[in-house]
Amino acid sequence: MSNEEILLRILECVEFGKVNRQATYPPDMKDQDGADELTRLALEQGIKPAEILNEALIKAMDKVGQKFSEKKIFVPQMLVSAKAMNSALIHLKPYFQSGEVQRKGTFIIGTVSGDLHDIGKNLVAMIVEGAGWEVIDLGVDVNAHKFMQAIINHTGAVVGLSALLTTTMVNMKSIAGEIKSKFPAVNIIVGGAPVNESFRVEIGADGYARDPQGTVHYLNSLVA
Ligand code: B1M
Repeated sequence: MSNEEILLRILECVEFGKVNRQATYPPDMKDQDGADELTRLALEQGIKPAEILNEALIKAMDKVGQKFSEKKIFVPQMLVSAKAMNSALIHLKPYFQSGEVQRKGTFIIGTVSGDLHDIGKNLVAMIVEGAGWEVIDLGVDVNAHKFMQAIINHTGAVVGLSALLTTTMVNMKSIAGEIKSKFPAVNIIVGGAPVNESFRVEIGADGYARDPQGTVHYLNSLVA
């Protein structure tokens, strides 16, 4: 199989929710390799992890989001796509991890209250860790109290807030406000599909990044 074919097949597996060969869903892909096996194959064939991520996985999720917006698919299909994407990401993780022993600092990250989307947040965590930062991942649906507990436990850490919903990005404002009122020196960076620079300014956060690389750039600028 050519590299292009493998990437296309990974994209289709995530788009249609084919996790691995054993998975019986979707029925018309039964007995075929899934995102799991094909991602392993792609890496064995020397395709770069970043290419797999950008050309197959993220493109597939964009298609899923588009179809959901058009009401062509529903939440259960989004869930199997997320499962397929995660089965691929497991294989990419070691490539994004760094062998550095000396950490540049600590980065606390979580998806804000009410929001259960974690794929983007996990990617940011993985790539920031690979760039030499210790990462404390608080998971999803994280409230101000939990962020502040982590700040107390990790003095000097930078905090990252992720949100994927227009209904939950507003929770960033109260969380950032509470953190800033108790810990004014803590740097807060926000990100996620609906978030932008003007929203960052509006809620009084210190940084905004549209992707993991932007997050690393911001974090490294703090310790430069
Ligand atoms: Co949901 N969902 N979802 N969903 N979902 C979206 C976000 C949506 C845009 C789909 C659509 O309508 N087109 C829409 C939001 C609309 C809006 O608010 N404007 C939506 C909706 C409506 C919902 C529900 C409300 C649906 C419902 O129940 N009726 C529901 C809400 C549940 C909740 O959170 N309370 C829901 C549920 C779900 C699933 C659970 C089924 C599943 C998530 C599974 C999981 O995460 N484990 C899911 C999925 C998969 C999606 C889409 C299809 C894909 C999200 C994703 O993983 N993208 C999404 C449509 C889309 O994004 N195209 C959609 C890939 C990921 C790599 O990108 O997360 O953007 P992203 O992360 C990027 C950047 O944003 C950035 O870096 C990442 C890597 O490049 N980034 C940061 C992220 N965090 C950052 C933090 C930073 C910096 C950068 O600094 C701290």
